[in-house]
Amino acid sequence: LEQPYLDLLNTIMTQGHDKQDRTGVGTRSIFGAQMRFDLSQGFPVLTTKKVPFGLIKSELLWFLHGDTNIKFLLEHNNHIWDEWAFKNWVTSPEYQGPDMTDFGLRASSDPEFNEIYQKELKKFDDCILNDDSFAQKYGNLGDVYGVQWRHWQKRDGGFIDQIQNVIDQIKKTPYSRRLIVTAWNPEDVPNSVLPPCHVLFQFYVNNSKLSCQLYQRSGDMFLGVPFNVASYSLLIHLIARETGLEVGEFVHTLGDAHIYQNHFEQVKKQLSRKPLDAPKLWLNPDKKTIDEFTMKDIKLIDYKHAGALHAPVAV
Ligand code: THF
Repeated sequence: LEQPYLDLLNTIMTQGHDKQDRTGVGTRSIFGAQMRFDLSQGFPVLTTKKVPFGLIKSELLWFLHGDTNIKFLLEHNNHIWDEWAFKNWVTSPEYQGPDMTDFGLRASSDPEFNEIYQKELKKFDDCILNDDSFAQKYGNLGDVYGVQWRHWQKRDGGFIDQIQNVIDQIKKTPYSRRLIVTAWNPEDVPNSVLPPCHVLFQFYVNNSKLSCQLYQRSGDMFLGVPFNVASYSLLIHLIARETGLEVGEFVHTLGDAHIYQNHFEQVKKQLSRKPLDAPKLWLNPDKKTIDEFTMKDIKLIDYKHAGALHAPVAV
């Protein structure tokens, strides 16, 4: 099931172009790529490395709740968005701690700095968890997915709930060619900590099966993309449940598909591993709408994997 992913990793490693990037780490990339995953064949979470599915669940529920404050993630022991909130904090006038300029890059190259950074980040996380007004101010990532999906601000006041709208449309007019959710808001992009990587997705119904295609402008193939594949596949399952459909395909289209230089060793190791049988997804049969689902209502059954491969995330 994960072969399209492994093939794309291999294509980038062997045919990609090396270039500099915003984070300063450097990447090897290709432009324009597509992977297809048939969800009726199993759940496409990678088996050639351990993918922490709990983090994927809590992140997707966070998006679906329309939440953009990392407090919810921290309460679920999920730290994948910490760096972006931390960046807002250390560049604010209230921050008085040690200099954190370029913390992402320096943490991965300077062990001494990394220790100081980890300490500051831990302090920051503790403040978010224990101090509500601090969390209000510095835990918020602004107009990221939660807001654009569920509370898109209208010019003349009020909001658009794109997720509810698309669910209603799938039920009413499944043959529609307008089953689209967009996260790219040109008005917000210049002020955003991180402009959305998952720019737009579209649903398609055929033979009572629900498929979805995502356009991702930029994909961190080793760390982010395995999360994104599992996350959108889970989203298809949840929306299929609510609309009474079976699951079809997840089609993943990428713009700049890149592997960071400091992930090359891990990628080579991963490509030397043989994929195992994909697990199955279990959804609590008593839950019918996406808003009813909590962490314990979503599980992977028979998830076997070849073990974790760790790598630093570029900020
Ligand atoms: N920025 C970059 N450079 N890459 C991304 O994938 C990315 N994301 C989100 C926002 N900005 C990004 C955050 N998503 C991990 C996974 C997904 C992330 C961020 C980090 C990560 O480090 N995963 C580890 C495990 C981490 C853990 O156990 O805490 C892994 O091994 O998978 C694109 O969505």
